[in-house]
Amino acid sequence: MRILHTSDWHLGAAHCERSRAEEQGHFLDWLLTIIEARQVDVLVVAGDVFDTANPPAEALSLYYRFLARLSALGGTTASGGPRAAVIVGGNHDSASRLDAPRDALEALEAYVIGGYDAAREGAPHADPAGVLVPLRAAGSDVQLILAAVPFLNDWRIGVRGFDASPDEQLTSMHEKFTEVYARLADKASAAFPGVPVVATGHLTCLAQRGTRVTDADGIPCEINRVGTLGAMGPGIFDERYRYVALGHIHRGFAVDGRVRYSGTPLQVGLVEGADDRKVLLVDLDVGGTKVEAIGVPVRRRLLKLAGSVEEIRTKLQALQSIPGELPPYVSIEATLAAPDAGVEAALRDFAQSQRGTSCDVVSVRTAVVRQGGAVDASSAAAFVAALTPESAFEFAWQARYGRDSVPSDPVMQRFRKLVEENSQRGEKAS
Ligand SMILES: [Mn+2]
Repeated sequence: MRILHTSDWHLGAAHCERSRAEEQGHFLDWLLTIIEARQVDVLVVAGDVFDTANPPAEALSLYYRFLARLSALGGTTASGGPRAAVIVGGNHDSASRLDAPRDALEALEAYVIGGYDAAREGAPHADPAGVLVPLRAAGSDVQLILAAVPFLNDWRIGVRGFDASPDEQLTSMHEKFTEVYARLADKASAAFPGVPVVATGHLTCLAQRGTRVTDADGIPCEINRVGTLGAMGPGIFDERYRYVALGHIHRGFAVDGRVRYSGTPLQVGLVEGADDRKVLLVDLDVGGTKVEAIGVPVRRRLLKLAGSVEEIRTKLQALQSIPGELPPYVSIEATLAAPDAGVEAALRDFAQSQRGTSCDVVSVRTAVVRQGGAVDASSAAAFVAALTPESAFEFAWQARYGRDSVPSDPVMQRFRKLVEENSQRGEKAS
């Protein structure tokens, strides 16, 4: 059986209010060609299909159109059986919304498990869309079982709360996650003895239990109390699983040979680089498991240009159009010697005036610094006048976490969302 493992599509995600639908659609088109050309048996999406619990219609349309086209794909599969998709919910998805169309999607061989419900673990033959999904090759032989585990709220599976010490909480978290995966492996091997089992998960797992994740991992927000306890280790996955397809961390990497993150196929924010995005092709043979990474073509880059105004001009001049790519979305972070209310417009004009390149400046942030990095107090009044909600937030952040600390993109995104919601509320009220 040949699996294609991907995760964290974040359909419907925008970047600084710019739609990403074009590059998301481009990725899905490309994915279909790979699935057909490489004779994939089962597509596995390990959570965060959508960016928000209530995705825009455009994102829903991309998703359903993709599933319809996947089901209609020609060609054969590696095993000769029907082509299937197994999709689990992530922490960004609404479990119930993802689950709502599951009966209809089953007719397309797309099995959706939006949320975890222990009662639904069920008998796999009685409930083909339960957490255990049996996949058939040519004829009717079950060739592979997917233990399709979505994002699990730790409190729902009984992980000890803040009444326990951090060590006890981490231990309890390990125990409970281990129990869930072991129980599913038991059920799978009881129902289908000898059939290989593959699991999914949407969680934070690193080789060394208790490790803190870093910004380079591109974590949109921490789950399973990782912020206080650190990551879980790969020991939570029963040894009977031949492969574990994980989502949540946006960097693609192997926790160990068997437990892997595919990473997001598209840059979701500035934390993830544009290059080195991939999907994983996983072959389960009698001899063993073979994993091949396939690079996802870049359709649009999200770039950050930082420095003095002069440096930013030079960087804008150096931007080259890349054949096959859409104009990059550029975020500018300019350091100024003195407040300058006109700098934003000037930089946008300058970017527009560049021949031979096209880029879309999506945000300009400025910070006033004098030698040594401190804010110039003599121009404080002008500085305050030039403050935006974002720069005010950044200063508040630095006042609290130190001058070298910068809020990460996910934090900024949440802040912008809050500002936006707040202003919408204000409009409604007025
Ligand atoms: Mn994600």
